[in-house]
This record gives sequence, C-alpha cells and structure tokens, in this order.
Amino acid sequence: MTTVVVLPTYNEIENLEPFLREVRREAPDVCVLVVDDDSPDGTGALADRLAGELGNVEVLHRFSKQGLGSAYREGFDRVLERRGLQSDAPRADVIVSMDADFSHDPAAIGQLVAALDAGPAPADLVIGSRYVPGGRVVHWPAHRRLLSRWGNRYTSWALRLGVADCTSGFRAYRADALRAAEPSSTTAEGYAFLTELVRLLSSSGGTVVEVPITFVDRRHGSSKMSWRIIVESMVLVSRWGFADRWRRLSPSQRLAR
Ligand SMILES: Nc1nc2c(ncn2[C@@H]2O[C@H](COP(=O)(O)OP(=O)(O)OP(=O)(O)O)[C@@H](O)[C@H]2O)c(=O)[nH]1
Ligand SMILES: [Mg+2]
Repeated sequence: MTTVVVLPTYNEIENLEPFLREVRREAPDVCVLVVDDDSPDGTGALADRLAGELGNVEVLHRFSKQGLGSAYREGFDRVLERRGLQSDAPRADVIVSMDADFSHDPAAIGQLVAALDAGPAPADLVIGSRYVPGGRVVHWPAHRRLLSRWGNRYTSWALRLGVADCTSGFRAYRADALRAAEPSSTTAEGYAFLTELVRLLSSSGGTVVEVPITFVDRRHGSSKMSWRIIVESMVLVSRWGFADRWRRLSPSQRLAR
C-alpha cells in the first residue's frame, strides 16, 4: 500500500529539515509532497535540497500565500490525479495530511494508516483527534484551547457529523474515498477546509473514525492563525448547518415556513 503525505508549508525553515528526517525515520516507505507557498524564509528552496537528498519527496512551488485550504486542494489534486508529479511517482492508496511544525508526531503516521483497516468495518478517513478519550493538547495557551474546543463543539452541534475534532489536520484518507468526495469542489480558505472535507466525505457515503493523538504546540516559527480564518470558519459552519437542516425538513415543513 502506497502512502503519500501532503505537507503544506509556509515559513517552516526551522522545522522542515528535522521534520522530514523524522518522517523518514519513523515511516521510511511514505512519499511526501511538500506544498510551499513561496515562503519568504526560503522553506521552498530547503525542500528542494532535501528532496534531492532524501528521495521520495516532491515539492510543489506555488507563487504566493493562498491559504491552507487552497494548498490542500492543489496538493490532493496532484496526488489523486497524478498531475505534475514525476512520471514514476507511485499511485497513492492512502493520503496523509499533517502540519510541518511538529504539532503532529511523525511516529503516529503508521498508527493512523493502520486504523483505516483496524475496525470492524474499513474506514475511509481516520482523524487524529484531540477530543476523544486519550487525546491531548500540550503547551497550547488557554485562548487557543478554548477557541479550538468550543469551535469543535459548535461544529459538532451545527453539522451533526458525529466527529469530535473536525479541525484536526492530522488525517489518513483512503484515496478512492477522497477522490469521491471531490476535494476540488471545496471553497474554504483556512482551516474550515478540514471541516468542509469531512462534511463532503460523509455525504458521499464515506466512513470516519477518530483515534486519539497528542497535539503539541509548535516550538519554532510562528502561527498562521488569523481572525480572518477564524471568522471564515464560524460563518461557513453556520451556513452549512442551516443548509443541512433545511434539506432535512420535509417539503410540507418547508412550505409552512
Ligand atoms: N502552503 C501553505 N501552507 C500553509 C499556509 N498556512 C499555513 N500553512 C502550513 O500549514 C500547516 C498548518 O498550519 P496552521 O495550523 O493553519 O497554522 P500554524 O502556523 O500551524 O498555526 P498554529 O495552529 O498556531 O500552530 C503548517 O505546516 C503551516 O506551515 C498557506 O497559506 N500555504
Ligand atoms: Mg500548527
């Protein structure tokens, strides 16, 4: 089974080299696609050098910072449709997404991938979750914990997806299920993309399971979190929640409104 890790990077110069080396150590057989948005700190050039040295690493260079959602859309499209990859790049059976800042532990990649086939029925998406029993968040300041915890509680109430951590970016997707969910049809710019994709995957019949992870705050570099993408997430989740409720109403209930 071939696993490709899609790794968006923006200004991760201090993290990228130790991160890729640890991925090699912990999961020697995975391929990696770095999606860099012309990081001003030179992360893209470093990725090229490491790709040459480590092998099985490709780099997608984009022209400007276009957001996490856009980076995943383009990265997934490349891997699923084998667009713009080296002609000998293997076909992916599983696609893993994760952050390059060590918040997601490379040693847990194998566990996430194995969980696709570990349950009574095969899963299409495994989410490394902070909010199921055994999941933890380490070194995050109180305001980030509150935002993430309550944001996910609101999402869970609004969308009823049965998922405790919709905004975790540490995931393993079965490639066929990801293709069926049509990630290129998503619109979110920031981390709301992650919720949008869970919603699409569930509505296209995909099954989602969560396994506990320990999320650790970054030690190097700075956060890309902004008010703009926080507000985007709240607005989109509310809009999707209304749309889903409206769809669930019977035609007569709709007429009565
Ligand atoms: N290519 C690309 N990568 C991005 C962009 N924004 C964030 N990233 C990367 O995506 C991963 C997750 O980013 P976020 O969780 O949104 O931001 P973060 O900087 O990790 O913020 P914290 O949650 O505070 O750690 C990291 O590897 C970032 O370098 C972007 O616009 N383009
Ligand atoms: Mg991060």
